Amino acid sequence: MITLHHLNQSRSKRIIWMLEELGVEYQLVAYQRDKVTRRAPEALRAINPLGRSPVIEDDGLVICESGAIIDYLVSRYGADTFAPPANTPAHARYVQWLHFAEGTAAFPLIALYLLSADNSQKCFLGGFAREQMTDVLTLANNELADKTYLMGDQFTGADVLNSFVFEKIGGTQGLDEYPDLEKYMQRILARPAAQKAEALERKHDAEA
Ligand SMILES: N[C@@H](CCC(=O)N[C@@H](CS)C(=O)NCC(=O)O)C(=O)O
Repeated sequence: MITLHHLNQSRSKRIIWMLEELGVEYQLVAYQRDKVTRRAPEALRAINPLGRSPVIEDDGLVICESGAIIDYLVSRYGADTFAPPANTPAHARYVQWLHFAEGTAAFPLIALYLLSADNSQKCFLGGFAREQMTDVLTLANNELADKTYLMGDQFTGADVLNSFVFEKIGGTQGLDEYPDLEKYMQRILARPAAQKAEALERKHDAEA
């Protein structure tokens, strides 16, 4: 059975969501952030030397990095459903969106979060990150102008993976300026698997 090492208030909710979409059996091991440092507990280092979540175990295989986890889960348990066919241009675009989530979109989000924790948004990094975030949101909004999902009519792992940044930004500054992205987020977050992930995230969040 798959084990998900889940940290509260983290990127791990996406993995719950993907597992629920796939309908595979899994168990969740919950960890709580330190309320002051916001770091994960040392216990998580036993499974990931970086002490970060999400991490999954499947048949003795340990995989970190949300993008790699979603790629693995979809390839192994839902390739016909949650990804375009392999070796097609659509699949290459799908992989591009998988990498976009953590490789490009997450950086300005994390930078802005850390700056707000330090109450110091008016610095070079603040302006830089805000501009990059605007680019990310504009790109996604334009992409979704004539599509139901990032890959067109097919809901894929790329939608789950990219949801983290868009959901967080929606929760802090709102997505009014990006109406197609906003409608898309309402659409995907209404999916039963997304709702289940939200409920489980809340259930395992001792801070909530
Ligand atoms: N790029 C990694 C990021 C993993 C990561 O930084 N996870 C955060 C939670 S969102 C974490 O575990 N932080 C705890 C810590 O740094 O102590 C991924 O997508 O899985």
